[in-house]
Amino acid sequence: MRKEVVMITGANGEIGHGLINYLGENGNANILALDVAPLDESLRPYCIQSIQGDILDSVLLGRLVAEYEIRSIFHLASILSTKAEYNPETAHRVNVEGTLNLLRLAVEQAAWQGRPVKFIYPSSIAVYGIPTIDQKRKAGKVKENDWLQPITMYGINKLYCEHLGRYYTYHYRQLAADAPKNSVDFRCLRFPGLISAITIPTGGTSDYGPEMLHQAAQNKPYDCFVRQDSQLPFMVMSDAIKSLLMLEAAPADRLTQRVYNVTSFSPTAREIYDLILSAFPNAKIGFAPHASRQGIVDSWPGDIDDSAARRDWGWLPEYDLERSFQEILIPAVRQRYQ
Ligand code: AKB
Repeated sequence: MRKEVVMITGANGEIGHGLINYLGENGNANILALDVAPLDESLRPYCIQSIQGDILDSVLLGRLVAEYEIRSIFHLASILSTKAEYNPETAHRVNVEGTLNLLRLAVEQAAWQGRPVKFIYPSSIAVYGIPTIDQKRKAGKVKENDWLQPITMYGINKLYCEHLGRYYTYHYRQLAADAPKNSVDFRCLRFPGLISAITIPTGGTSDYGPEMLHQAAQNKPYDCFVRQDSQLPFMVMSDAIKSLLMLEAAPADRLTQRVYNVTSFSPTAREIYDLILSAFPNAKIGFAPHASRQGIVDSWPGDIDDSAARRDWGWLPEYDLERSFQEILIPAVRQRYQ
């Protein structure tokens, strides 16, 4: 008998930590964790198996298809926006070919099981590309189909993979006489910048928010790499996990689209700084904008419209800016670094 599992790729990353901790403490899912790095010891008790391996390794993926009954896939593995700019071709391989491998795995699993496999995919505000800062300021809350001209390899990869997900759901091998029907149930969230007190992000461009917080809590000096007036949407990790699980659980007939914006609050870098300074008055945070990273942040929307997610499957963030910092982030980083 093959074991029914929920597969999580990129399990050792930021979202992976949040998701596995949450499911481990609250759910009864059998988690199959996959990551190129060894899984953190603290997460292992929550997984029925953790595999150190690469999503580009098709032999490994083939073995998993044969060994497990995979009910849902949370495909979290990806190279983030800043890191991807240093090696765009590698990013393309991991972000696009890796996703294609997982979609293919989902098709094979669905054929075995005779039912669709849910494929939950975190995309990003990086899919947007607003040409000028004036247009960004005027754009307000950006909707899913607006400004889709990303300027980063990561954003391009995410946007293309959203299309791949739609293709595998509705049109996969559409001309073949034996074209599979209903095999992949692709559901995607476009995340804003995420902030966690438990993990520190690496390789992203929205990282200045969490980096200011973690450095201040350790009393280490930090130069924020964007201007004080830079604005991006953000969300605390617990709300990000909530949105992933809500979308996974949503009845299929409630979904009017495959890709949804989700967000919570939209502070400027200065507003994040002020909240951190009120908790850590001796923090040594300066502002030293890095021209290219600033350019990426300026191309991303200052806010996004998540009304479709609210309407279709009841999305509502639990934590606004004040509550996120006062109730979650500040107490947790205090405890972590004390
Ligand atoms: C990044 O900065 O690359 C990510 C994102 C906004 O998707 N955090």
